[in-house]
Amino acid sequence: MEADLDLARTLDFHHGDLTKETLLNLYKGMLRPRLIEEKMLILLRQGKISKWFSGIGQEAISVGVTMALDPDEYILPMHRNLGVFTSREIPLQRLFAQWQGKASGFTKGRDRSFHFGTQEFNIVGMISHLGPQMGVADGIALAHKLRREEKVTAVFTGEGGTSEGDFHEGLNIASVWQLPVLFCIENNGYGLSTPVSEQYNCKNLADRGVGYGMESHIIDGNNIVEVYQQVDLLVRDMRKNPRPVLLEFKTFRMRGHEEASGTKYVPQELMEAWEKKDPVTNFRQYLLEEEILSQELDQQLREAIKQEIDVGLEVAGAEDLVDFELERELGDVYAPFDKEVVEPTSQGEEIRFIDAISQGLRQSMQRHQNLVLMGQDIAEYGGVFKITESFVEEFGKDRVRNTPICESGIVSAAMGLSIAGMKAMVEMQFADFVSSGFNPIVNYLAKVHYRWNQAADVVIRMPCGGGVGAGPFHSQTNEAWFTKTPGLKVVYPAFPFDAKGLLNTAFNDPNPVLFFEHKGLYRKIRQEVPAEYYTIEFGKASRLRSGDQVSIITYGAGVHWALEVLEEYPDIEADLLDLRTLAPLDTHSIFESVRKTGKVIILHEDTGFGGLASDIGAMIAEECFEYLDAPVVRVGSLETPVPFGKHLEENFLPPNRFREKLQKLLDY
Ligand SMILES: Cc1ncc(C[n+]2csc(CCOP(=O)(O)OP(=O)(O)O)c2C)c(N)n1
Repeated sequence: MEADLDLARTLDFHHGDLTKETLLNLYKGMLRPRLIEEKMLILLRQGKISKWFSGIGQEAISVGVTMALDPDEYILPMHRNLGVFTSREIPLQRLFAQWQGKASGFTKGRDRSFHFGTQEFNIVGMISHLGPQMGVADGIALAHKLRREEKVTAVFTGEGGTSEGDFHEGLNIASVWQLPVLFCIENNGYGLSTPVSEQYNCKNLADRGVGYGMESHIIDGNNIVEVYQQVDLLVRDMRKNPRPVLLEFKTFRMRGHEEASGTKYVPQELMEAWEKKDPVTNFRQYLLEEEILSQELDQQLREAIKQEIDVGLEVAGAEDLVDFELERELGDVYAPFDKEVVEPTSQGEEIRFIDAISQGLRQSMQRHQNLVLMGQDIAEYGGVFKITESFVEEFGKDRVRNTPICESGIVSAAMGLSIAGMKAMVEMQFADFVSSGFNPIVNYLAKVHYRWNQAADVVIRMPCGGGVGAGPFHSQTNEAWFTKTPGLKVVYPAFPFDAKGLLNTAFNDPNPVLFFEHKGLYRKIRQEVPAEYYTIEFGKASRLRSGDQVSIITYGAGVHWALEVLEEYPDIEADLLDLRTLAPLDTHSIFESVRKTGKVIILHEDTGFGGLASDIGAMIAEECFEYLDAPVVRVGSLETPVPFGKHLEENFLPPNRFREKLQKLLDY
């Protein structure tokens, strides 16, 4: 540890034209996180803090990179980058409050340690999954590039994180789009207990750059002068000539993965060898030799920092823990949204479902100059369903972007665009492929507002559904994967008029919206749709038929199946509700209808177990039990993957079972 001040110097420093002031600032920059950490280790031993991920020995990287960037350039750090936070001069009491779950931290006690972002300091902290940070950095850098701002975005990862697909997607996207992202790998020898020999099989991780057509460099991560000078030189150039650069910082993790886990698996010789290369003691020794630092000044600096730490701890310690307040907890899951509904003013012409979506999308692009569309083959080709046909001519390729096949990286980039003040749409080529982008949707977009008050202004369009003979991977309707997750909005229209109005609302709403579009309806369902821009409020079901005998609750293709059956049997007096949005869900209309009819059947295309019908059924049982004259009935697809064969799929889908179960319910 750094307390041993008498280690001989083993690192060479060539400070070139760096001024004494800069050199001292670099030293002070490293001293602060080091002394904070030393204090934290004491507090940990005293049981006063719960978990600590140490960056001791790696300070030169965080500090050197941050000091080479401008304060308004975004940095996306990981769990060992305390030096990023201190170099951005976040008041220590706020940092300590964050770690203790206090209100003056950055997450209202909702997330721990370095898992937070702050627009005030242009820092975007990690989610535990590590890799999505890469794509988020791409999105931020894309926003800068589109706005012709000369800014660099820096993102960190450990060498362990480089094995994740997100790392590869992030680098590839940045290279294809020539984004000014500085990818910083801190190669510290171990990922938890896994040594580099079991993590990757190439000599240097910097070599990965070649495969992505990207400039890369290896830097001694313990040498603050080398880190600062090289990064400074690079970012000056990257601002003028936007491009990604990959840096591999060689360093070592001097303590356990986290304090409780120890370092038994690390050979003692390695520890000893790297201890000699300690970035703080070596640089201190150099500054003493060069007479830039004196023992007295060093002592003064340490005392001042220690005092700052003590004051910060006292202030944070005196603050109460965050109280539980139900309304606040629920209220912060979504960003506030109260934009007025724009009513349509004309009747319009009859158009297809697909045309209505295309129209809404075009008009939202015209309204929101900061809206960027991303998806596979959506530019010149117009998307596989041709929804964005001719968009490139009207909006240009900057805003209508073909992407490589990397759903996770692109969803993360959409998050980054939102952080940098843009709006983003991601078109999943088929809703089935969202599984490859699942992690950033449910863990980043869904949770980011609750965690640190950051909106995820992203719409993900999901061409979904079966009945088209496309088999298990081009036919699913996977809305229940998302209605389960607080923080997401889920929209599922059944008619052209609703599709256009709801899509326009999705782009006004600053929250992440999954917009399901049933492919089977695209060219089959027509309706009069006003040509002008209009919106429809989320969370309002539409009552398509009124009747006293039974409530039919459904959405998407289910609406059309129900209508067909009701046309076949005109004597059935049904209340037919098309939910239109699944999150938020119009429980008021559901309960009102059930209380009127006393019988309810919930129909959806999704397989039954764990589908939306199960939850709606349970809510009805809780809220309307006294009004029910029969058990709640659910109808969904068979509990199998979606089959390809015509007869197999016909029997997989629920229309026939719906007809039978409805009859049985009416006879009950
Ligand atoms: C997707 C995912 N898998 C596993 C983990 C558990 N985990 C957290 S940190 C870590 C090691 C990371 O190693 P590295 O990227 O080298 O960073 P270091 O901790 O060495 O700084 C692991 C396995 C995780 N957080 N997320």
